[in-house]
Amino acid sequence: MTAMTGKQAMMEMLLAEGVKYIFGNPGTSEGPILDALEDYPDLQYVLASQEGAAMGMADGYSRATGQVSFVNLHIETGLANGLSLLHNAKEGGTPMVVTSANKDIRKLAEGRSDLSEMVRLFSKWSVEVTEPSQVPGIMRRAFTEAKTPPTGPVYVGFSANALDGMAEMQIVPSAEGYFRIPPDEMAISDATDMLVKASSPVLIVGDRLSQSGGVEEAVRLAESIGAKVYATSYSEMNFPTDHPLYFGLIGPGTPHGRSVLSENDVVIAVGTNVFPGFFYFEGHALSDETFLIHIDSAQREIGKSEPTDIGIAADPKKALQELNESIYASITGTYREEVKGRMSHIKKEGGEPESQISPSNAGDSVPDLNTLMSAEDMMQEVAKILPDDVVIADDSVTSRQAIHSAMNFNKPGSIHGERGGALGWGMGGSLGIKLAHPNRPVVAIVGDGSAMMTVQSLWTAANLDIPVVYIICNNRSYRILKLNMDVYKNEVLQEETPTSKYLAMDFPNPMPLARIAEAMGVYAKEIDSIEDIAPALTTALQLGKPAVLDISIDGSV
Ligand SMILES: Cc1ncc(C[n+]2csc(CCOP(=O)(O)OP(=O)(O)O)c2C)c(N)n1
Ligand SMILES: [Mg+2]
Repeated sequence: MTAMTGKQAMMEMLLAEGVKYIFGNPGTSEGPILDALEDYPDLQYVLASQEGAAMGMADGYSRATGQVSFVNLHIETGLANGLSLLHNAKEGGTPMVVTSANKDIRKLAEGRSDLSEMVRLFSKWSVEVTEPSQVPGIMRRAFTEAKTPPTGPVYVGFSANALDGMAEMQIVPSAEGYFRIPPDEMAISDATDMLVKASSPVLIVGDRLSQSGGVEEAVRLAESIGAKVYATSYSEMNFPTDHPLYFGLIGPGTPHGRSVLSENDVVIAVGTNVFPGFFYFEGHALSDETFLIHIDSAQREIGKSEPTDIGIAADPKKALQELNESIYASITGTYREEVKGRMSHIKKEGGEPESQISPSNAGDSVPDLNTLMSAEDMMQEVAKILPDDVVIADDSVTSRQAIHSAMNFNKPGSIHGERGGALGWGMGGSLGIKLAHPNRPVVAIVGDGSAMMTVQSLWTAANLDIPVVYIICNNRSYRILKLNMDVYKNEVLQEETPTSKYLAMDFPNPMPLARIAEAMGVYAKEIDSIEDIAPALTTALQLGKPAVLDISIDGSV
C-alpha cells in the first residue's frame, strides 16, 4: 500500500492499464486531473474542441487497437455533448472508459448532478467514485467491464474530494481476460445436424464476429455447407467482400431482407443482433419454415426478439471452429458433391450484392444535377489511388454501397465504419484510427452532413498534426433521410402514389467543408470533376499532414 491522492491513483491506474492517450475536453472540475497529468509525460492528452470529436477519436482508437480507450469530459455539460457518440459505442460494443469529474460530495445539498444516473442508459456500467480509496478498485472494474464480451463503454465520475483526498492504495490493473468461451457440445451437435440437412443455408455476420477474430472460420463454414453470406453491417471487416459466396449488406429487418432470408431453410447468424431494423413491420423476420441458429458472445441478444431454434452463447471464433470440426466429421462424399453443386449454382446466380437501401420510386425529385459525378464514379477513381495498406474510416452514409462496389476488403482491420446511428463518427473516428496506426495511411470517407456534425475534429487534426486524408461525399443533402422517407411512404404507410417535398433534407447553402478546413489550417481542395480526384488524392496522401478533399457528387434520389 502506498499513500497517494485519488488523482495520482487515477494516473497510476492508467499507466498500469497500458493507456497512452486521454481523449477529452476539460473544464474546471477536471483541473485536478490535468494537474496530476503534469507528472505523467507518458500519458498524452488529446485535446478536442467538441466532445463528439473526442468520443469519435476514442471509438476509432479502440476499434483499431482492440484496446480499451480512455475519455475525460467535463462534468455533466461536456458529458452531455458526448452522449450521442457514446450511444454508438454502446450499440456497437466499443470498449471504452468515459469519465468526468464532479463537484465535491459535500455540495450535495447545494445540488450536484448525479452523473452516473445521467449516463446509465448509454453505458454498460455507470458509477461515481466519492472516496479516494475507491479509485484503483473502481478503475480496475471499469476496464474489466469494458473489455469483457459483450464489450462496451462504461462511465466513471470522480467527485472533487475523491481526486484531492489521500488514502493508502495499491495499484493493480485489470486481469488479462481469457474470453474464448467455448460452446455447449450439445448445441454444436444439434446445429451440425440442422446445417447438414439444409438445402439452402444462409450465413449472416456482424461485428462481433470480426471482433472475435473469427472471419476465417466463417469463410470455412460458408464453404463447407455452401451458404450464401450476408452482412448485417460492414462497420468491421466481417467477410472478404470478393468471396464468391458473399452477397453484401442486407437489412434483415426490412420487408426486402425478410423475403430474401425467408426463401432459405436455415439461417445461421453469427455475432450480430437478430435482426436490426428501424421501422416496425408486423410479424417475425423469418418465415415459419426457416430455422434460425444464432451464435453470439452477447448472450442477451440470443432469442431477444426473433424466435430462435438453436442459440449458442459463446465466443464466435471458438464456436465456429468447433462447428466446422463437427461438420467436417459428420459429412459424407455425397454431401460434398451436393455442396459443390449448390456452390456453382450460387455463383452462377450471383449478381450484384443486395443493397442496404431500398430502391427509391417515390417523390417528384428530378435529378437536376446530371452533370455531377455519381458516388460510384467517384469511388472507382478513389480506389485506383488508394495504397494497399490503407485503413478506411467509413462514415459515408448513402455512398457506402459505392465504396463496396469499388473496393474489396479482405484483411481484418482494413475498414472501420460508423455504427449505432449517431451522425458525426468519422471525423474524429479516423483520427483515433490514425493514432493507432501511425505508419499506415488512413482515409476517412464521410458524408457532408456527418462531416459538419463534428467538423471541429479538423481543428484537432491541425493542432496535433494528425495526417488523416478526408474525402467528403458532398451531395448537399441528408440523402439517406430522403431514401428513408421513400421507405416510410412506400413500405410503412404503403401509399399508392407517394410524393414528398423532403423538407429539411437539402442544403441550398452547401456545407463548405474545404473552406472550413483551410480556415483551420488544414490543406483542402474542392473537387467537382472526376479527373481532378487522382492527382489531388495522390498529393494528399504524400503530404504527411491532414488534408480534405471536398468532392461534389450527385445527391439526387
Ligand atoms: C446526431 C444525429 N443527428 C441526426 C441524425 C439523423 N440523421 C441520420 S443520417 C442523416 C443525414 C446524413 O447525411 P450525410 O452525412 O450528408 O450523408 P448522405 O445521407 O447525404 O449520404 C441525419 C441527419 C443522426 N443519425 N444523428
Ligand atoms: Mg449528404
